[in-house]
Amino acid sequence: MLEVPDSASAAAGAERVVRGACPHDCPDTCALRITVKDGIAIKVQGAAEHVTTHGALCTKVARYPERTYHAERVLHPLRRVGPKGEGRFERISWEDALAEIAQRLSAIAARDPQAIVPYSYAGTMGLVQGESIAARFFNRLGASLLDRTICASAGAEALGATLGAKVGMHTRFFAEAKLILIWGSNSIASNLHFWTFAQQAKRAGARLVCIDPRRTETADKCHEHLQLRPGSDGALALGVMQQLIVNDWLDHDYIARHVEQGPRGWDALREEALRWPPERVAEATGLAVEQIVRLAFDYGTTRPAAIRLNYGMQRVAGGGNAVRLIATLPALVGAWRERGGGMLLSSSGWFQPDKAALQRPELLAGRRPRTINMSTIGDDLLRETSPEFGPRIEALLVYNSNPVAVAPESPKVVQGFGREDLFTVVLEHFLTDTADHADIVLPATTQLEHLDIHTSYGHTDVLLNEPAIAPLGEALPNTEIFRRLAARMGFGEPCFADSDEQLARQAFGDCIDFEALRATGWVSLPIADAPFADGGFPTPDGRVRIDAPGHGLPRVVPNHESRESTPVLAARYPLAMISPPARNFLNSSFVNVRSLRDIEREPIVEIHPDDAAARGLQNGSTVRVFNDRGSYLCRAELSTRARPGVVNGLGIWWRKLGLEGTNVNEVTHQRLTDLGRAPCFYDVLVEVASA
Ligand SMILES: Nc1nc2c(c(=O)[nH]1)N[C@H]1C(S)=C(S)[C@@H](COP(=O)(O)OP(=O)(O)OC[C@H]3O[C@@H](n4cnc5c(=O)[nH]c(N)nc54)[C@H](O)[C@@H]3O)O[C@H]1N2
Ligand SMILES: Nc1nc2c(c(=O)[nH]1)N[C@H]1C(S)=C(S)[C@@H](COP(=O)(O)OP(=O)(O)OC[C@H]3O[C@@H](n4cnc5c(=O)[nH]c(N)nc54)[C@H](O)[C@@H]3O)O[C@H]1N2
Ligand SMILES: [Mo]
Repeated sequence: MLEVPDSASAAAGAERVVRGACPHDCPDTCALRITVKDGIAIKVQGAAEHVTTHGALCTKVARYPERTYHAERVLHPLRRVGPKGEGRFERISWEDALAEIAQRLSAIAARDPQAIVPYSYAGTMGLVQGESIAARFFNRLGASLLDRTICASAGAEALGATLGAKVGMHTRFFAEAKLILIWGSNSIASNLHFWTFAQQAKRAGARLVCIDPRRTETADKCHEHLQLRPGSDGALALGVMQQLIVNDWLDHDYIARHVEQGPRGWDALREEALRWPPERVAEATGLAVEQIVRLAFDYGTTRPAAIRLNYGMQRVAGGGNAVRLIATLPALVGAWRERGGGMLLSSSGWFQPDKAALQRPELLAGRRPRTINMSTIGDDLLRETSPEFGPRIEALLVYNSNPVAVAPESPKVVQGFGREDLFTVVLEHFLTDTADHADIVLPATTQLEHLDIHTSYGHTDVLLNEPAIAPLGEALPNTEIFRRLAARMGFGEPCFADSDEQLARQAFGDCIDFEALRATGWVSLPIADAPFADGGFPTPDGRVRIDAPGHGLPRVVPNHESRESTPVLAARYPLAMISPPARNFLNSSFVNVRSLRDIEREPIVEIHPDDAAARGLQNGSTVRVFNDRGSYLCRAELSTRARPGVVNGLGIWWRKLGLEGTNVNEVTHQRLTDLGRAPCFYDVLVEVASA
């Protein structure tokens, strides 16, 4: 069932190049070329012929061999011997590991399978090593379902409510725009291959505007940086609309034909926008009136105008509504008419993988298990059995995720994972903070060692990842681990015997030519250059929706924690905090790769020199960042990268590799966004003090 690469048969000393795909949670989904010699991957490069990859990789993935052959890879099953969290394990056989897991899960399932919870996210974005056999396993078991909200669901739901799906411009045509708004995205750090096209546009005379509370490396390279207050994007979008209306920079023809009309449509939004003159918007956003007027002028008068929206701006209470407002803008000025205009938040909705074929919901056999939101795992692990909640969580199976480091409000997450009565299994490459809390750790293969098929949320190509090397040690692909577990549990359905290649073929069935995919490594979806030039949005009536059912009109929603919404709290914790990623890490992945950690050195918080002076903080000093939920230590970097009143705690460090076994999620909370039930990582108040 396990595909073994043909490396073994290659002549000694000969080099072979294998086609791969970057598995990481990033919009770029690069096409890889892996050079293998004597069964060892010696080099990972970007495919030169792939349009968006164009032969370049980020620093992190160029180090993929260093991560794969890392001395600390987990290479055989482990059983915990010390207290939870301490990370002491003994080696056990696969036989013993599977027997123990099957016995524990069977006992719990006999009472109520919903007490078993899967926990997974995008450690790999692959359709095969993600939710295929794993989903079949949990469906057959009748385990709780998992609401996978931790990153993008506010924006995703908002885009669905407005454009009908996660669709937008082609990344490559940003090169033809004359104005690009880079909105809530640090492209150079987290969407590098888009940045190449933005630079092409810049060289051809385009104006680049960055809208971000942090002065990022991307902001440094734009013509203008609008350093707004976190969570004020909805107000800014309404301010732009107000100016478009009063100056009549609207495309009336496009609006009449392709935007929802009537009292619950454009008329209603128009009325609301007129309540947001520049002075009011300046107050809400912290920007100058002239900046707002200039932004609207540029947007209303430049063709083509493109918006690269990204998920950084939707990690706040009103993130969903802000995305709805911004996603309406391109239609108002008719930006979609040209292929270099419009917007892109995510392209993933262009792909239609056959999820039912991969996940087999029919294995639920009529059962309707409860759903656990991954973003409130801290609270949920601490809940007792109740009629509303259902059974107390008794077992967790974690794969493709490191929740102890990445989930909000880690004091509660750690307490939950520390429960002695919780049975936890973690499939991992490394002993992460989460694996340290496992009863059993199972060694998983990396992207170089297994087969997978990938979609993207930045471009529109399907990519194949062929295994380049044999699995290291006793590591197995996630699929094979769940296959063996299913067999142990006595699940005899034939679908559990599907091989990884069969799964990869099922992902798109006849909709793509698998042999063509094999031959080149990718196939492009047939999508028009300017897909909405004449409307045709994937909404029920083909128009941009204003008043989406269940959501009402889009509006400004205040942050959960701010001067205005929680003045008493703000008096004690006056600094707003955002925690975007450090450039050389990928969420919490790569933190343990020495060469990358050496670049980042230690966890830092950027603080404006005025805020630092008010607290007597020196550049480079160790400080404590805290609020009522928790506290963590880091190094203060006095910098105008931070807006006055806002601190930037760069993430996401492994707790145990940080300064005192904690990280930035000590201070985040579990309240959710307006749409999509997502976390509000960038909607937090803290105080900073010398440690
Ligand atoms: N190097 C690197 N690349 C990555 C990742 C990584 O960890 N490291 N993570 C990957 C993943 S999982 C994702 S989801 C994407 C994330 O990439 P993005 O979608 O770009 O999101 P973030 O990096 O969270 O935030 C982007 C920018 O939004 C800004 N921001 C914060 N709050 C606000 C706000 O209220 N309004 C506005 N306008 N801007 C705000 C932040 O300061 C940051 O510079 O990147 C992927 N790529
Ligand atoms: N404070 C704060 N917190 C955040 C964010 C933030 O900006 N600020 N960002 C949030 C965002 S956008 C996201 S997407 C989440 C990310 O959260 P996660 O999806 O948990 O991402 P990672 O931290 O990269 O952890 C992924 C883990 O999967 C493992 N893995 C990779 N491939 C495989 C495989 O094939 N098999 C198995 N079994 N394991 C594998 C890796 O070794 C790694 O430990 O974090 C969120 N947390
Ligand atoms: Mo993410």
